[in-house]
Amino acid sequence: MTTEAVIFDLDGVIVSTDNYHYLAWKKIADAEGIYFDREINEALRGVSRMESLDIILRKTSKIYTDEQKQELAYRKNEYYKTLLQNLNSEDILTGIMTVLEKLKKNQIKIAIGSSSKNTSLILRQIGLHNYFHGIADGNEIKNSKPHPEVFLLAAKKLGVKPEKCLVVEDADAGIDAAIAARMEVLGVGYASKNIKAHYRAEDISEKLFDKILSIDFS
Ligand code: B16
Ligand code: MG
Repeated sequence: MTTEAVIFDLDGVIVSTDNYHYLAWKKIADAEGIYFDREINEALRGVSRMESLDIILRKTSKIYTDEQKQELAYRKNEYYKTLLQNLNSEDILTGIMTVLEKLKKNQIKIAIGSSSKNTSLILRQIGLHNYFHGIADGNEIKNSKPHPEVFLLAAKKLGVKPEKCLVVEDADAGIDAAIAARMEVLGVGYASKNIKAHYRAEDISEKLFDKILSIDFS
C-alpha cells in the first residue's frame, strides 16, 4: 500500500490526557458513591463521554435519568477542562514531533481523528492548533469509535481514499474503527498488545515510520 496520509488519534497518541480523564471521572464517581479505578478507566479509552459514563454506571444499581446523566457528564467535563489548563507543548508524547515534521516533509498528509469534543482546546494547549491538514473530532460525528465515522471523515477532509490512510491508535475501540474504515492501523501504547493491529509498537519513533511507510527519513 502507498500511504498518502496518516491519521493520528489524539488522547494517548499525541498527548497523554488519560490521567486527567481518570481524575475527573474519579471525582464524579466518588461523589456518587460508585466504585471506579484505573482498570475501569482503561475501558474508556477512545470511547465517547456519554458511553464512558454508561460504563462507569454499570457499577451501581441506582437508575439515573437522562437529565441526571447529562449533569454528571457536564460536571466531569468542567473539571476535566480545568485540569487541561495544565497541558503545554512539553506534554506532547516522545517521538511525535519528529515524526510529524518528517511526514510533512515527505508530502504525507497528517490529520487528527479523535472521539474527544475537547480536541480544539487540547490542540491549542499544546500549540498544535494550526498544524494538521485536517481534524475530525467528537463534535462532528454521530457514532464514536469503534464506528469508523471519525476516520472516514478525516480521510474525506484530506481528500485521500481510506485505503491510502494509516491510523495511529492507543485504544482497542480505535483499532476496530480503523479496520472498519478499511485503513491500516498502528497500535501504540495500550493498544500495542492488540493483535488485530497491522503494526504494533510501545512508542512512536522515526525508525518505526521509516519501516512502515518505507520513507527514507535520513
Ligand atoms: P471528551 P481519543 C477520547 O479521545 C478519549 O480516549 C476517551 O477517554 C474520551 O472519553 C473521549 O475522547 C471523549 O472525550 O470527553 O473530551 O469529549 O483517544 O479518541 O482522542
Ligand atoms: Mg486515544
